[in-house]
Amino acid sequence: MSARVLRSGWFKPDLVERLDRDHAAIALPADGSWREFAAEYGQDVEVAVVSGRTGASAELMAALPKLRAVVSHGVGVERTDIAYAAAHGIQVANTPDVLTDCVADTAVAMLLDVMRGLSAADRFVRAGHWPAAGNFRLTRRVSGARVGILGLGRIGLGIARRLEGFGISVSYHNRRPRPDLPYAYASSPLALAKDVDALVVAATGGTDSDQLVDGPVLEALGPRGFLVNIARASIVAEDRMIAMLADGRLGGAALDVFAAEPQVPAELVALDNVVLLPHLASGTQETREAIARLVLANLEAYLATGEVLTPIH
Ligand code: 8YV
Repeated sequence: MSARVLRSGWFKPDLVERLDRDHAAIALPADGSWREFAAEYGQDVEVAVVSGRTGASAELMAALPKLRAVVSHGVGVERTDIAYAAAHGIQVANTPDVLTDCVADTAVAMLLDVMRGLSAADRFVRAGHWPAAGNFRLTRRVSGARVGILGLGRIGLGIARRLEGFGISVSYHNRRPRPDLPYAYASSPLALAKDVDALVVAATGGTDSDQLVDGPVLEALGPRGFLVNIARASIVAEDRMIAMLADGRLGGAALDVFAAEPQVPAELVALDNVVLLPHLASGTQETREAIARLVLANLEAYLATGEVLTPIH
């Protein structure tokens, strides 16, 4: 069996079908037997289609001697060894733009939910507390609030634009200031957190952003502050955040990502001031179909021209 295309990780069944039917893709085993598999079947592989969760390690790329392109499903490529790929002339593509709207929509929904206590109020009604306990606790006003965005890339900007509609004053911290935009720039995550009611994490995952939201940043947000994370759990000091949410030093959090997902810490599940989502921000039919189309377009562009369509750099 000599294949040009390898797939690794979980994909929607119709994407798997297209990869296998149209491109005779071979599937890398998810267990330790992948090394023998790559040695036996991977010698002609030019393109690896990988899920963001699986990525392409340096060891995998080294095991595929003809590999020239990695096509990653989703935007996050922190599980792919970008430095190794660059050093070995391997192009890396992700799927930008097509998921921006749905992820930004979800971030706004999470901000509204955690500040207004919507999921908690839903639990309150379902538990039958309303008649005995009376009105639900008072929550926090969203319109006119101050919101900081950590990471003003495509998704961060999509969130900022939406928040403008709420009369929210938006500030941000980004690796590079964006003087072309009307939002106030903060020189660090800490400076950003000091001046806002809520912090929305929209930065890229990976070593550069590891634990950017650390204890002091969470303390700056404080008992009346909220954290929303639609990016990667690695950007936030999760244990510290949980401890502070539990004893009220942090007001609330809405989280779509977790360090050990799909496992969610029991301490978080036990709290009422948190909104917990199963990494669903891009999970609409329309967006997942668009991601799959862009994965195929990248693969087919590489096979036809030797260049992927949406390289990461
Ligand atoms: C998806 C994501 O859950 O794009 C990303 O980096 O985390 C999400 O959009 C993921 O890509 C689905 O495989």
